[in-house]
Amino acid sequence: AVPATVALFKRLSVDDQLALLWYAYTEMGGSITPAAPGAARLQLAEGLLSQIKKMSHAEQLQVMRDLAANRNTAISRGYGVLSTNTKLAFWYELSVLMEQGIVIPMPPGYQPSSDVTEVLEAIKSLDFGQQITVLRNTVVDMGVDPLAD
Ligand code: 45D
Repeated sequence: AVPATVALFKRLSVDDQLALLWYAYTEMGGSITPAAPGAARLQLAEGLLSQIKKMSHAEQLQVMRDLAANRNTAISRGYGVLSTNTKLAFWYELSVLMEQGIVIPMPPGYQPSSDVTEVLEAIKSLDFGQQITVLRNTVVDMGVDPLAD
């Protein structure tokens, strides 16, 4: 069930991938907060996050689209060297910053596409551990590995 769900995610458009992560966060947010000693891991992502915080909302959205689309940018390369859990912690922190209005929020009244709803339902049908595995497998392949050729 996990590989099938990850495959569904990877078939989503870039914007749908971002929307899916957002809804996964809003559904799981409560349960991952206590599990996120990601705070420690976030130090490794702090440089990237502080650069993103200084950007305009439009630039922030572009950075996230570039990550999901594996576009080769400085931020994508910085992301690529993070460990998988730090990548998760990085996305988690972006969601928190979105809620605080520091990072571009979801457009008001945003309606997820049926593709997004389908993947979200697939994720919801998994147990918590499997949900984390799906998320790990989605964020691990974002960005660019600067050591790959
Ligand atoms: O205008 O360290 C659209 C554990 C449309 C433990 C948009 C863990 C157009 C160890 C593109 C939609 C494994 C539990 C706009 C950690 C438009 C450990 C914008 C786990 C504005 C860390 C969309 C952590 C945007 C976990 C901007 C499970 C969307 C973390 C942005 C999970 C979406 C984190 C974002 C999740 C989603 C984070 C930032 C699910 C982030 C999701």
